[in-house]
Amino acid sequence: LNIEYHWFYEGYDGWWLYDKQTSTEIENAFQNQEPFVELLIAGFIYVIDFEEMAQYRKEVPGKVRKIQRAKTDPKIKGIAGLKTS
Ligand code: V3L
Repeated sequence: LNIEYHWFYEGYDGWWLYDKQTSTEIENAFQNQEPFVELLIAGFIYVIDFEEMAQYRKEVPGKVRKIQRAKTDPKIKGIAGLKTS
């Protein structure tokens, strides 16, 4: 049984879906039970922290966004900053 999971990061008053490639890399790291994964997102290195279930820029102390893994789409704002409605 192959259940596909989706990964989301927190926006203002809602959730954004990660882009497809980033989402795949996050899911692979999660399945491998890594505590976190570092990924290049929009030109910056982000830490995706599975213990805190949060993401944040590695080099610069900045916003900590909640992340979420779910089988079904919650109502999303869009994908990686591109609005879908
Ligand atoms: N994928 C794409 N862009 C991201 C991601 C990501 N995983 N994480 C941060 N950014 P920060 P509203 C978001 C962008 O966390 O109206 C949304 O995608 C982030 O974009 O301080 O508040 C929207 O494009 C922000 O522009 O490192 O819901 C935008 O915010 C920038 O990196 C507005 O969304 C700094 O985020």
